[in-house]
Amino acid sequence: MSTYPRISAQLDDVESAREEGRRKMEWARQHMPIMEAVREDFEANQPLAGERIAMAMHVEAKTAILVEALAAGGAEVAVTGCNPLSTHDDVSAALDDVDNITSYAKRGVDDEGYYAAIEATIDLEPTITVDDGMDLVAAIHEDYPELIDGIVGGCEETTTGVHRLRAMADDGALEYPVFAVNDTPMKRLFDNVHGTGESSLASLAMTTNLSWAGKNVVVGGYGYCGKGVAKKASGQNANVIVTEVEPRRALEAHMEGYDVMPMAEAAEVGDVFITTTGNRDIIVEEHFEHMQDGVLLANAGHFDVEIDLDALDDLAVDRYEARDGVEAYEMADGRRLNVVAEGRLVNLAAPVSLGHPVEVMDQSFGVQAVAVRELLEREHADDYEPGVHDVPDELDREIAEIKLAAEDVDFDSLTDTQRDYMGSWDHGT
Ligand code: RBV
Repeated sequence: MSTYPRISAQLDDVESAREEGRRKMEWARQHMPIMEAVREDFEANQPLAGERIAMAMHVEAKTAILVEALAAGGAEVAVTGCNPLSTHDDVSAALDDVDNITSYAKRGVDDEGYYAAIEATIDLEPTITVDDGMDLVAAIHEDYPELIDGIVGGCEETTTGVHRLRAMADDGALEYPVFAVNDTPMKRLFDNVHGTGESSLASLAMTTNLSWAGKNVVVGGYGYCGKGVAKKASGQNANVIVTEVEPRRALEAHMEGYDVMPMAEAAEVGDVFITTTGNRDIIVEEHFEHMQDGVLLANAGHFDVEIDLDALDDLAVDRYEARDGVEAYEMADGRRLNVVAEGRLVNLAAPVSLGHPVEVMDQSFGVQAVAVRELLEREHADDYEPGVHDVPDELDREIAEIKLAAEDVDFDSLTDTQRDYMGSWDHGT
């Protein structure tokens, strides 16, 4: 049994923290029409009645709206962070004050505290897990396998988590079904592209007070996140350079008009580096050695392994905080390489960062909520074997339709003749 304290027991002035947290949540709520509709439906129909949900996500205002909706649907929820720097303590405190919700999330925890808080959520003996990065699934399988029989399933928010889950499933080690929420169109085409693009650039600009215009911005990886970062940086008048290992993505970036080159070449000309690969060791010693004085190094991938900070530390003769959220590493020849937000998710871990814009998280969390509901529709339960599952397309469409209605956007429907035509193979010329 964990004795890890909930956030309310960790803060000095809990009352004012809660008040500020509620204010942030109220602002988010006003811009989350999908979650509003989901919450109303959950409140009325109680689809999660009696369930226990453990969550590890970035605990800030938008996530709080998802947590509240799950509790409103009848579940008891225990939540913690999925990154040591992304929690907003005030929001965490406000959540912890809601009926049926316990929050253990605290900003700035060390490794030990981070995992202790995850264990504290597992103490709830969850029937459902909701992860961003798969740390909960991993902890349950490694340390609490006896709980697996009682778990209906899980949902995973991010690309890195889905990769880890697929690796686990390929090894035959994943013992309950998990929905790849990340892979839905309503998540990936908006959150990964626009969300990562906008929020990473906004956090970097706010943290450094520097301009994009005329800068050489090196984007590591041209997946959905890299595409968003490249597009938005280009829109801010930067010269975008893309590095890739996948030939078709490299070609796509080239045809989009970006410069494509190996990191070894990009290292010499880049002013700002933003990694988005989900892999490790994207920027390493041989690159640091050739960088210009004053470069900014930032990561927008889930884990802090894309920039090799140990190697950078070994090369440095001095190291100091250049600004809040910026650590300067000084090389023997006097060059200063500036690491933003400790190489952790820059859009969530920088001191001024707010995560993705509210509108895109409304979509992502709308899909999360209906995916949780789907896990519990008992008539479907047999369909979901242990392993990674796509979220059924009709659920994703449901979320898109709510959003379009909220935006007052009308769209066409297929006629019967068109449907028939699309379904046939014998209409030639
Ligand atoms: N993300 N969450 C936020 N709550 O502000 N911002 C981004 C927030 C999620 C996003 O969906 C992405 O897949 C994941 O964080 C990476 O950890």
